[in-house]
Parts: sequence; structure tokens; C-alpha cells
Amino acid sequence: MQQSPDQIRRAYRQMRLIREFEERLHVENPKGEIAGFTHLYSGQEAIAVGVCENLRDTDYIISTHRGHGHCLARGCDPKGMMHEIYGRADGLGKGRGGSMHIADLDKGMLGANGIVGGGQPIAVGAAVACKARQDGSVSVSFTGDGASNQGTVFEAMNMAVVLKLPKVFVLENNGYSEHTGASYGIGGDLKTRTEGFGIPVWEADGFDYFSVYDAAGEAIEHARAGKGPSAILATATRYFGHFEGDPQNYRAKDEVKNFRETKDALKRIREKVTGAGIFTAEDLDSIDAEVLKLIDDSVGTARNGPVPGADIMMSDVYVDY
Ligand SMILES: Cc1ncc(C[n+]2csc(CCOP(=O)(O)OP(=O)(O)O)c2C)c(N)n1
Ligand SMILES: [Mg+2]
Repeated sequence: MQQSPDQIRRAYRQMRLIREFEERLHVENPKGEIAGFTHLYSGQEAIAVGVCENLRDTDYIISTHRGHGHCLARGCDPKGMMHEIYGRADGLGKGRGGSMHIADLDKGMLGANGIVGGGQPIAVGAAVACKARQDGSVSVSFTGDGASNQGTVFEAMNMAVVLKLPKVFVLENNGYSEHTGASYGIGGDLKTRTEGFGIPVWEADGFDYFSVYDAAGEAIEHARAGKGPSAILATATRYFGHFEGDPQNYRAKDEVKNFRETKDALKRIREKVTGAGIFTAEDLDSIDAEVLKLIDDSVGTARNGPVPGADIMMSDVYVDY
């Protein structure tokens, strides 16, 4: 734990923010006010935060269909995100994209994506830009275990190696691709498959912020140093269904309960930092309370926010040359 107390506090807050954002959406979703599909990230917080805590302002990330955690970890405004998810005109995408299309270019967040594996070519393009700028910046893509079987990922890995790009592949194995187990769906294994391209892989415990932070630190440093692409392989689980409304009848009866009780990333970081005397439980409780209030305010304003009018709906569709 070589991180400063301030950094650890920020990481804990980011993880709590993701957890409460998602747990609240799980409560709000059945009320029918949120249009479209919602995929929640609860359970995987340590991965997004452990990676993004290593990034600089000039770096890029690209997300997946399960993107809220990546956006929050990268510093996107929670209120702007909540308004976007509710389809409001003052959301991050003016309410036109919703949950699966949150982007914030000012934060180097190049977008979530409804196409599994669709972010990969975009992230390669961003990595080309990083290399051309010669400022040590990197392009980071998040990829699920299911997405890792897509051709776009193999093409991206190959091109990143051939062009020696500063691209970091974050492979998030949460055990499922929709309802298909990773142990069934992945041919070979993710580590050796990635190494087959000549990309070094750092493995991490995806429930443990410090494990991910350290692994990501080394992988990102490799790419920053001009040594070509690298990968992080982190294993965790998702607490909720593939999408909100998924009955999850393909999972063992107490599977999620057991993960929550024995592996939980928030419990883990709390135990570590209170055990090491860095923070007291009360310090962390006060962060939790502040985050809960922020989420509550965000849902309150989002539910009553303005919907986009025709002027907004028709903007940014075509570029004027
Ligand atoms: C090209 C494409 N194929 C299939 C789908 C349908 N689909 C959406 S999410 C998903 C599973 C993705 O699994 P994984 O990459 O492990 O991400 P996770 O949902 O576990 O975060 C599939 C098959 C899609 N959106 N796009
Ligand atoms: Mg998965």
C-alpha cells in the first residue's frame, strides 16, 4: 500500500459511488421511468477504479455496454450520467443515448458501446493518436470475457502489436457472457491467448482494489514507456443480472450471496484500510453518507429534468463541413 491517504480516500469514494449508483438504479429501474436496457456493474468496482486511478488527464478509456462504473471511475459527473440515463436534455449526451451511450470527451471517456467488442477499433485509433502525440499517454479499453471472443478484439490486439501502440487491454472476466459461463464460452484461456499475440498480461484479483491498482500500474507503465500494448486480466463477478430484469436462473442458488459475503470489493478495501490504521470506520461511513446524498439528489433532479426537444434530437447527427 504505497498510496497516500488522499489517494486511498478518493479510490474508496469512487468505488462507493459506483456501488450506490448501481444499487439505486436497481431499485429505480422497475418503476418504468428509465428507457432502454440497463446493465449494472456492482461487484466489479475494484477493476474500474484500480485501473483509472493510474491514468492521467491525457489518457483515453473506452467502455462496454456495462459502462457506468468505467465512466464514474474516469471522473464523469454522476449527476450528468444519471440525467442521461433518464433521457434528460441536461444529461451528458443531452438525453439522446441513455445508459449504453454515455461519453465525455473532456474526460477522455470515448464512450460506452452497445456493440460487444465495438469499442476496440476506436481504442486502437485513440492509441495511434497517443503514439503520434509522443506525450506518454495511453488508450485503455475495457473488455468482458464474452467480448474477448469477438474478432474485433483479436484484430485490435494484432494491430496494437504490429504498430507497437500504447494500448492497454483490460480483460474483465465476470464469469458470464449474458447467460453463458466463461468456462464454457472461452476457447483456451484468456491469459495465454493474449500472450499469443505477444502482449504481456498482468493478472489481478478483481475484488481487490490494491491488487488491480498494482497490476494496472505495471501494465500501463509498460505501454507509456513505448514498449507496446499490455493487458490486465482481472476476475470478479456481477451482482445483478446481465440486464435489469434478468431472472438469473442460470446461476447457483446462493452464488451471488456468497460473493457478497466473502469477496465483496467494498468490504475488502474497508477491512484493509481500517486494519492498517489509515482510516477509521467512521471516516469511511461519512464518505458513504455524502455519496448516498449525492445519488439521492441526482435521482431526484433526473426524474424531474427536461426532456430533449426536437432541436436537440436533430443536432449532432450530421457534421456540417
Ligand atoms: C456484436 C454483438 N453481439 C452480441 C450482442 C449481445 N450481447 C450484449 S452483451 C453480451 C454479453 C457480453 O458479455 P461480456 O463481454 O462478458 O460482458 P458482461 O456483460 O459480462 O459485462 C452479448 C452477447 C451485442 N450487443 N453485440
Ligand atoms: Mg462477462
